Amino acid sequence: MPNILVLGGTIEATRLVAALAAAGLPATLSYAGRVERPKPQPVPVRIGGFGGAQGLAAYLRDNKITHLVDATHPFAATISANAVQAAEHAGTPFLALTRPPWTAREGDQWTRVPDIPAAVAALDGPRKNIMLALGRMHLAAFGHHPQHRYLLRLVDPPQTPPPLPDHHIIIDRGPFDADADAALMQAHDITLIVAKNAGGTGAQAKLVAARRLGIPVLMIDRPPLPDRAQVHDIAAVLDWITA
Ligand code: 3Y8
Ligand code: NAP
Repeated sequence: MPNILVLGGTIEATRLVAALAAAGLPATLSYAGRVERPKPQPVPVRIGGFGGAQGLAAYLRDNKITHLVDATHPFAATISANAVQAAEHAGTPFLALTRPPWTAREGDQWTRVPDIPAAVAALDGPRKNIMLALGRMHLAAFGHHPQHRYLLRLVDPPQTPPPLPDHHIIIDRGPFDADADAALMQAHDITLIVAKNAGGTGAQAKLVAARRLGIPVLMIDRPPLPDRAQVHDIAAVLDWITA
């Protein structure tokens, strides 16, 4: 009988563990513990770091994990590098479930930048109404450009106010809806959106809304990830596990 560990935090991970539960394949879903109330799941959940690649390798061995699936977010580069290394150390079969990056379409006004610092640098210039749809972890970097008015969308209320003198916080979690995102952008007279190239469907609504309203997008490319076996759909993961 397999004993699967899924590294989660994405819609794909949620859909994968639902499919595993439906197939009667024992699995545990792992969260970092980044938000106060992670989504309830139909499989046992573990929350918190492992203690680096070594800690994850020990977890794989101690819990006799037969398959490790990395279904984390494309910007979760550290856990993804650790997962490849840990699976190798522990001799555990490994597969990543990820989603292709978004690509600009007809009507999109994207400026692509390689990383968060480049996105900050691109905000040099006169005041704009900016929707920073990046979550909480990188807000401090944008304190470099306090001249803008920032609309922040966070999963949980921040413990300390962000270092942005002119900001408005919306507490909400995805998946989001294009009509609601368009209404939000119009209500705040947004003139620029800053987004990570997360891919997938959960965060895509803001891009559909931006295209509809003709709002430019500063799109942050994904961090580099190690070479690894990866698939884009859940059926391929199930085939791999039951092969
Ligand atoms: C803790 C666990 C599911 C998973 C849903 C997906 C979609 C909705 C859209 C915007 C963009 C952002 C952010 C976002 C989305 C999904 C997915 C996704 C983006 C939860 C969750 C956890 C997190 C962590 C959180 C980060 C933050 C990033 C908000 C659960 C809700 C901005 C990424 O406060 C914090 O510290 C939040 C941190 C990492 C990025 C950041 O830098 O702040 N996600 N998000 C996971 C853990 O503990 O291991 O409760 O569901 C999951 C989801 N958030 O099952 O339906 O699949 O990507 N998450 C980004 O894309 O830029 C919001 O606002 O438009
Ligand atoms: P990260 O920078 O790659 O990881 C930092 C550390 O957090 C890891 O070294 C590990 O700690 C711990 N960790 C991360 N994901 C974990 C998981 N699923 N289970 C157990 N420990 C985990 O990760 P991140 O960008 O902070 O993302 C954290 C979580 O949020 C992930 O589950 C990710 O899928 C989800 N998420 C992130 C984003 C994003 O924009 N980054 C967006 C949506 C969802 P140890 O070294 O102690 O093991």
